[in-house]
Amino acid sequence: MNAYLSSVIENVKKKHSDEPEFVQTVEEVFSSLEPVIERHPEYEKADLLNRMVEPERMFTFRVVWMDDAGKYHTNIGYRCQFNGALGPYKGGLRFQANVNPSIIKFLGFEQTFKDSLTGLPIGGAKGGSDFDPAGKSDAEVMRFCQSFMQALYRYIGPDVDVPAGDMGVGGREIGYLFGEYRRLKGAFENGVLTGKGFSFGGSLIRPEATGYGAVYYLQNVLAHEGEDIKGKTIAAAGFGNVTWGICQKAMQLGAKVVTLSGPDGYIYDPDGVATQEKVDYLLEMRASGRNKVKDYADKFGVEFHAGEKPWGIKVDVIMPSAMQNDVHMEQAKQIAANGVKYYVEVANMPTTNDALKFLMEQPGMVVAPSKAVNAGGVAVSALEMSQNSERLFWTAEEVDAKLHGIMKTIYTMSVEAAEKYGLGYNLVAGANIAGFLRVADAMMAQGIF
Ligand code: 2IT
Repeated sequence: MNAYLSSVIENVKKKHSDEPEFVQTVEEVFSSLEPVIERHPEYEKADLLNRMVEPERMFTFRVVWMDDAGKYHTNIGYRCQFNGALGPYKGGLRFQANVNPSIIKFLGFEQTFKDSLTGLPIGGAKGGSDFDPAGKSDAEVMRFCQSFMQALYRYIGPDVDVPAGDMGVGGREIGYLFGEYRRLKGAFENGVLTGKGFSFGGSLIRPEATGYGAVYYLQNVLAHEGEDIKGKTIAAAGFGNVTWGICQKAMQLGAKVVTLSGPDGYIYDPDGVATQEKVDYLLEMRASGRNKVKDYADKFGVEFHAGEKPWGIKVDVIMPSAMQNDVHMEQAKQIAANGVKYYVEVANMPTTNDALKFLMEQPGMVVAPSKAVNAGGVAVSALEMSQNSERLFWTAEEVDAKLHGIMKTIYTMSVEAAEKYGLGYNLVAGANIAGFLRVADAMMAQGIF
């Protein structure tokens, strides 16, 4: 490998040995950049890569809240404003018990390249808390969100940093966070958060955007192979917002999602999550707060596999849409042995680096990376910011048409970037390179810091 690239990776490994997810994502992204660094000696001269792996700013804050029994709890809040070269920092908030600096940083780094890839004016950020929303009452969630925003509001704003949802943060949480921001600022700056309710500036199609965008991206991948989505079977994971959007759009286009997963195991529905009743039931499952995918099996009388992952099922398309590092080498081997042709990542970094490399080396397998596939979510967030600053709203059809176009552009830019740097048809490297180049250009132009 190029000496400069390997020295940066070694540096990151040494400095961040206690942050495995962050090291993993840096290695994954930078392993695509060899031909770029060789062709652009100016990047090494400006030590661009060592600057890029250091967040512009990252902070933690104390979040104290009272539960319904009057007991106090203290959580850690995080915001990592990773790279602002392309626009206001933009990225979600994750509320999950396992949130730590490594996870926030890996997500912020990924977000920087993903946001770049959308072609829209947004920088990269991520944040969240180790707050566990499971089993919390509505009032407890509200008090937590209010306390979280009291600590964060000085450091965000429509032109500064615009958080959104991620795991554990949906429309309800964004509503409470926005209410508290408005109260503290004494101003209606609704461009400060995205994923809002429609009545106070949310964008139509934002709840669907990540899942719909993923399926639009898949359509581009299939078209390249001369295939159509109609009749395809898809293995997905999770049953939250993103997977719901995938099921809905796949159903509309004549494909079917046959697996879902949760912390308790996975379900296999050979007929597919492909009726409106079934798709709508995912919303009920999520709203119940039970966090059990077995509920689906009980309701519709399909197989439930306790404690297992769905990656052993023979399908046309695998879409890991639940969480990071969900697919390890063992599952990757099973996927290859099953002769699956399309491996389309959806969750942020759902594949370990060795498993991803293995899958990309399988002859005939097409691998698509999450930072491109799931970028429709943040892209529509950027469209929400545009609508807020213009004080108007676009129809669902208008937003959907823009999302469709953006996903096509992301796909095309990725294909072209890989080709330009001599890597052939490589969607993973292409997304990394295209995302990198836009950030690199902006950083080079803005001087050394
Ligand atoms: O991972 C992601 O892109 C998100 N959680 C959405 C970020 C956003 O600002 O809409």
